[in-house]
Amino acid sequence: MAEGADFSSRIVEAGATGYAAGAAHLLLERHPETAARFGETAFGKWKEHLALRSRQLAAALLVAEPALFVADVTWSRTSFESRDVPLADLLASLECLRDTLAAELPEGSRELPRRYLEASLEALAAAPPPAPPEPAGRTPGETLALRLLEATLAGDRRRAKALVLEAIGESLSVRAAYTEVLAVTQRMAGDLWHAGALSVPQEHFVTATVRDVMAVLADRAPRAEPRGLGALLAVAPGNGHELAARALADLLEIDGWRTVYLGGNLPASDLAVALGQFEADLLGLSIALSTQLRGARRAIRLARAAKPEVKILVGGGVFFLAPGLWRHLGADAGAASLDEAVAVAARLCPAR
Ligand code: B12
Repeated sequence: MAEGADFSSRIVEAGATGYAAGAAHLLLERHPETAARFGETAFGKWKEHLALRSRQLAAALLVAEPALFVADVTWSRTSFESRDVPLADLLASLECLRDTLAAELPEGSRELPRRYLEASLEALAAAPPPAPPEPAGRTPGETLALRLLEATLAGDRRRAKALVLEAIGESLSVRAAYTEVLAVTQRMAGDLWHAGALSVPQEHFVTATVRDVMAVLADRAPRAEPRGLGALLAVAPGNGHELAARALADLLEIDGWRTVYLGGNLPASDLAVALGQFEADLLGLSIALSTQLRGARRAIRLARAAKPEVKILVGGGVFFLAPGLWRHLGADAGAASLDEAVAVAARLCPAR
């Protein structure tokens, strides 16, 4: 990692709230039309948004990956547009953050944040408006995922569960139910929420239903020969997305591992303790957002200190944006999908 990027990252992270307040003030001063549109809430909302933006910038600097910041910014474009906030506001907010950081960051830490912000402005100017989500239903898994989503949105949990269980009785393998149906249902729900077409409670109910279906599937699945190995699955500190780690625990168990899934909200120091208590050979850590990278890196350091021989596998949404990221975190490998994760786990820890 470039030393300059690490230094800038620390400074931006430490001062995120203050820089955000300065940038929000500048935005509302330069753009009275934006101030008028948001009314009384304008300063508070923009300060909150720009504090998150600053932490995203710090995260990209931490791993010296401008692409990560560009992806976070372009993701916001859809969110803004689906909530009737014009693109011009997003562009103006980035310019104000750039100018505030240029004026306030100490010398030696200014250049990289400026470059990352310029890159995001260029990407927004160059990119066409985001395409609507791909039509779903092209594969049998997607068709079933759509039907599952439909049943869940109708509030019919029983039908949702029955749809998957019936398919398992016919041609669908349990593994494919996880990777080609349940993960797809989750992603569809997320895309619809992102586009403003699904409410937060609807999205929560989809997740709860998928978790219920997983519980039934995990108990029904046939097991491979025991490998004599243990895997601990957890989410990175601050990551509220639990289902991928849970699904990976189930799939590794089907593949002959003894697995322990720890759920969310576990401090990094407790995770390190759990490695010894559960005699884990592998730690799988799920990281969804760029802002969770710093906590993940710390968790990995503590895990290594507690149990140097443990193999560490990382994955999650953020790895789609920068596939080599696992190296920056000190992990042993990364995987983009659940199927790949099962194969990589077997490679990292040969069966006893
Ligand atoms: C359910 C969900 C939630 C639920 C989670 C509930 C729970 N208890 O799990 C709740 C409502 C809490 C939530 C909150 C938020 N979410 Co959310 N969420 C989702 C959703 C719809 C599904 C996630 C999921 O379960 N997927 C199914 C699993 C199986 O797939 P996966 O997570 O993508 O993981 C795959 C790989 O990454 C990999 N993998 C994942 N982990 C691991 C680990 C290892 C070791 C390995 C090897 C592999 C691996 O394998 C999986 C299969 O391919 C996604 C939509 C999407 N497109 O994914 C959004 C999504 C991830 N969320 C998003 C956002 C923005 C948020 C919030 C910031 C929203 C907000 N404003 O509050 C918060 C952040 C919370 C936090 N602190 O982390 C965005 C992230 C965008 C981005 N910038 O990257 C997404 C993509 C939605 C979207 N389309 O915009 N979310």
